[in-house]
Amino acid sequence: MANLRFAMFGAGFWARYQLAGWREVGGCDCVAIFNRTVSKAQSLARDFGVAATYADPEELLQREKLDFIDIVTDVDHHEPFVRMALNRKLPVVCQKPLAPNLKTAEAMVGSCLSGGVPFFVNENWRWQTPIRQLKKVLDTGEIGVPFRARLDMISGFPVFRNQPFLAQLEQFILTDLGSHLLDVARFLFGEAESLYCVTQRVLPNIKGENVATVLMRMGGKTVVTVNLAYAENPLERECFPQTFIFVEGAKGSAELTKDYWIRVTTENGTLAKRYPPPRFSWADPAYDIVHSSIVPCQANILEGLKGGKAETTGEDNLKTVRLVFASYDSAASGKAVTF
Ligand code: 89Y
Repeated sequence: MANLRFAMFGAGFWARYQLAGWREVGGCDCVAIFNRTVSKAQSLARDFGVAATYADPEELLQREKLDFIDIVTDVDHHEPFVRMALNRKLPVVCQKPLAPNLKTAEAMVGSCLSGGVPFFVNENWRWQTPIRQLKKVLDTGEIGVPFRARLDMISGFPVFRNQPFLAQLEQFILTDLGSHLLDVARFLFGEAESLYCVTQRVLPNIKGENVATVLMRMGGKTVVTVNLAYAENPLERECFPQTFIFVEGAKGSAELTKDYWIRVTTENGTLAKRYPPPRFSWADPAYDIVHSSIVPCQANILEGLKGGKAETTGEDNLKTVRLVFASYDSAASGKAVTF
């Protein structure tokens, strides 16, 4: 099968790593990049040997022969670009968070479904090496039915330095990081039946919440807490952007802890093994665990684009988006949400 041809929409922080990820996966070629500030597209195109750049998305779509588009712009532009692709029946890969609100996300996914246009979300967190391994541990049943779990992504890392726009978001940590962690919670424990959330803003110069605590009942059996924080405070166990997970089961417990150690405790004792991510020369070492997860995520999406099965379809991701916005609803009302 010939390599699939795609255009990248957006040339910001994540575009560079997603392009490197596609190149690593193989089987597809980026033939054009759109960015309103075309100089940014040109600089990315130079680095990756991409032939064409555009400041006008419609012109790009008119001129280029494409098999799909990969949208990596700010969240407000996802929907119009999805609509443009839909008009041309062009499959779409879209960055998380899918949309600025649930209604828009539902419309995007719904119209692609009814228009018969394949739609995938570049939701990479669940593809992190140790998280895939933890899922395998849970699936063996060796710790029994998980009755409670805690997922922590608590970091003092100055995340706004690399991604200044995050400081301007009215809804920050739940959309930026909650999208990932709530998706991992679904991946590990199933769908949520109820949710309660408290948000806080504990930094002065940002618009949105930078701390959130989400409590869910999931999969009919597990009570799950998701703790999120970017408070720029000193932490002894600082290790941005690693996720810590602790799962209690009827027959034991499993822990994903600092530096990719997984510790599984049963009546036979504790077995500890490290599951570090692969190292890619193009990845920023400060983001290794996340950047490396782009590769299996995109490999899986490519399978989907070729007609196979992919995990992070629009339909699937909509369930994560519902949890994100239910968290805001709960935080605003002070009440639990049931699904
Ligand atoms: O934007 C975020 C993402 O998707 O991964 C980590 C991040 O860069 C900061 O939270």
